[in-house]
Amino acid sequence: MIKTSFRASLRFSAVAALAAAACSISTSAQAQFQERNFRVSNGVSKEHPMGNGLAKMGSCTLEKTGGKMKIQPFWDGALGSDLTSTQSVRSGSLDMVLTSTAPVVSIVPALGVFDLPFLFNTAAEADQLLDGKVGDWFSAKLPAVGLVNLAWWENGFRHTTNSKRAITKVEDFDGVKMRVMQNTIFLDTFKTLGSNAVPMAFTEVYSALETHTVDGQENPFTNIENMKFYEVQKYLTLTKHAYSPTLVLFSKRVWDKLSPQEQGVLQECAAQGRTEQRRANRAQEAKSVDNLKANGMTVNEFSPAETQRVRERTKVIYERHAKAIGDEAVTMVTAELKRIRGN
Ligand code: TK8
Repeated sequence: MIKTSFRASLRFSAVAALAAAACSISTSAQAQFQERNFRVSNGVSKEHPMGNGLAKMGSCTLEKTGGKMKIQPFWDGALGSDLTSTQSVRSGSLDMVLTSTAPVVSIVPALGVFDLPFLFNTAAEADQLLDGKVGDWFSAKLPAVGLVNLAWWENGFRHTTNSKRAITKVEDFDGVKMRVMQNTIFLDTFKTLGSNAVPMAFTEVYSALETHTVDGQENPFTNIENMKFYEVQKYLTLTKHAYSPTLVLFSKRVWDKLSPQEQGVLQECAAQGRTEQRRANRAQEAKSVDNLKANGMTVNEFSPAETQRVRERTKVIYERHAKAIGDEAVTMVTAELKRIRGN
């Protein structure tokens, strides 16, 4: 009996010692984390799937740091547009911004490759390219301009809306005043299609459409829905003319003050946020056409022959902008897409 109880007491004290050690490790591990509150700028509103991604990222950072690392989103461009927020992140006065790559092209020209018309055919190939060595190659260019890309999230495939007419053929673009994102590739693409392209920050688009300063714009379904563009746009044409990635940009000035453990938590939680944000974005997109029709939009898509005409018409964009983007970026992306497609 004594022997048994002695062994039992030995076992108990061993377990207690292990539990205490584990507890002290986790306490000391969490001791590596300081109280942090990272502010994030978004151009969309909190109901957008970007909100799902940031909620997941934030719950992850809280859990991994014992509640010390908080993510605080700001919505509707309250802290600035994609470009002005990105500049604030570069200066260190803002911690994070979720932005399309397009406005950042003026800072890192190679990102312009993602604005080339009809580059991606599917979200799956975009994920594979962006989450692999090619995506890493682009992210590696950002620290030099004061930015750290924590992960690639999804803006999505872009479609065209306007208030003048159903765009059923290339000629229907003629004379339509089209808001485009602020870079020369989108500007050139929509001019080449015949429209009167106007670069503009996303935060100004709704009022520009409402006042007919512009007739149309182009965006993924979730943005068209989230920003209620259907209130000021009658026609939606499923052009699927480009796929926009979203950068999760963190300030390098802030980043460099963090411990390796804190940096690791941000990267791990941005990756968890990516999975959730893409899932939510695609789930909403699946319902978008019905939702937009229910909200009064007239929806059409090009015939296969017309799609081919649009693709042919915009091929010249590749030749005109390859040099500004950089031959290495264009060659690498097109080669990787060939590999992914097995051709
Ligand atoms: C939101 C923008 C938006 C983009 C645009 O901040 O500007 O049209 O598609 O998603 O990044």
